[in-house]
Amino acid sequence: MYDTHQLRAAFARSLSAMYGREVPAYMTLVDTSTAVNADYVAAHPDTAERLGRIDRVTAERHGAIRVGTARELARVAQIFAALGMEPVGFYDLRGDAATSLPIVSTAFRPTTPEALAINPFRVFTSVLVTDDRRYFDRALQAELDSFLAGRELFGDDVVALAARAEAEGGLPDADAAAFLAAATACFELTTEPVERAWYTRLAAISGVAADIGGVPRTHINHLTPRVLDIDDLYARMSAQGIAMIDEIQGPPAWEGPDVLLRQTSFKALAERRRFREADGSVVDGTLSVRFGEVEQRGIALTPAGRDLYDRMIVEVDERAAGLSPEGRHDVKLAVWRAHLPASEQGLADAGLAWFEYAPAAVLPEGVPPTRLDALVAGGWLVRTPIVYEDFLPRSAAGIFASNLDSAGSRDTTREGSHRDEAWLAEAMGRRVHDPMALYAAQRQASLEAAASAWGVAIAADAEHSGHLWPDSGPRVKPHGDETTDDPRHTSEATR
Ligand code: OOG
Ligand code: NI
Repeated sequence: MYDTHQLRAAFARSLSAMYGREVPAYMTLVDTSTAVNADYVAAHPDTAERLGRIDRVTAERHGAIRVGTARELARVAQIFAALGMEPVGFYDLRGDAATSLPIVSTAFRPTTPEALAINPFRVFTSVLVTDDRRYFDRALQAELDSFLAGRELFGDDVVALAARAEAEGGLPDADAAAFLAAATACFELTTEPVERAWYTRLAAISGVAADIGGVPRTHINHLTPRVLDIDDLYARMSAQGIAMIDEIQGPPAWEGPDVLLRQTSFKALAERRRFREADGSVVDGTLSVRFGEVEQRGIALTPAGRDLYDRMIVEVDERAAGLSPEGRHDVKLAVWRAHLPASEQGLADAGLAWFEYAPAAVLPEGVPPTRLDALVAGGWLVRTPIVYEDFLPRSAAGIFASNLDSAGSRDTTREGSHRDEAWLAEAMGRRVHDPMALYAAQRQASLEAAASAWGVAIAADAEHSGHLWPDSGPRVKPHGDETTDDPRHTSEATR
């Protein structure tokens, strides 16, 4: 029997093996990432695992896929559900000024700390918005919709096995093997010919639209390993002669804590594809749409922290307009230093980042205070950062854009069609999680577990009052003293 989590881990491995065969440079990326991580752990033994154990980080991948219709999205959501991956967040990349991206996206991923610790595989999944008149006029939409309606990306057998796996929390060995093979094959690059004229028409509007709606089957677009030092990775890849994109997306390298997500990629590679020409003949050619990306994950930001991040990015844009990638990095660094606290303590005090809390292994003596910051300062609770498990729309747009050879075209005078989280949920028949709610729940669960270990319940108004429990709070056993269970009564005697 493979349970949900084993299926997810096995699927990530299977997809990675297939992508490694298809895109050998991906193997270079994985090997280089593994080397960077090993060196980083050796150089920083005390802090390297602060944002995830090295075994998790080494196995960690995200993928990106692109589908054409609500139906395709619903079917792939069923496959991910079998793997314990649920839709989290709504990303609308259509508004980005520079590039034509007629898509909206979500990320399928595990949603509990336990499942994330077993295997955090996530897939950034985009769906084409064919009724957006900025990109597709009525006639082209009709052609596109009928092309998409005529293909089946995720067959009935694999979807039925997925539904069973979801319902039963896993699959017996033989069915699991069949499911994993079929699910992996859904994302394999096809040898079926691409209709040249149709692909070219769509590519003039958007390279992503052509990659989705111009081909008969889908494929994994990239798979991304996680590194502990993306600057080191960037330097080592460049030294091996692999052309990386100009910039590392997201926060700069700086002396303070890493927040959110830093990402970079190597340029899309020309891959052999077959094309059908207008006269019906089939010829060999190439397309460059698939690439390798790498990421470094930091601390998850609260809504206040995220607002600050978004404001800092606007400031960087204003101050760095027209500058080189190096110049832009310097501006980012200056903006970070001006606005973001340079320590975890500072982030926590300002309420900018998410943390979880656990009772200290060795508890102090005396009465525990009631405020969270005092509990941490007094050595009662240990604070650990919560890692950012999601994506950044701005960075995603940058990753898309940097791998397209043309910005495409669109008519910005027209109205875009409406898409939101509710549309996604309806299309899939599944609830879309709010990432912030997941981080908040993780923090709250850690506080509740600590409180209950101390025999007290967290006050309902704790968030508002700042006091986790009333003064008459927990009966905490001081470490090493098994004879008393209430420090408030023993501290006098021991003094
Ligand atoms: C997705 C691009 C976004 C990321 O890591 O932000 C992405 C795509 O290219 O389909 O993968
Ligand atoms: Ni990606």
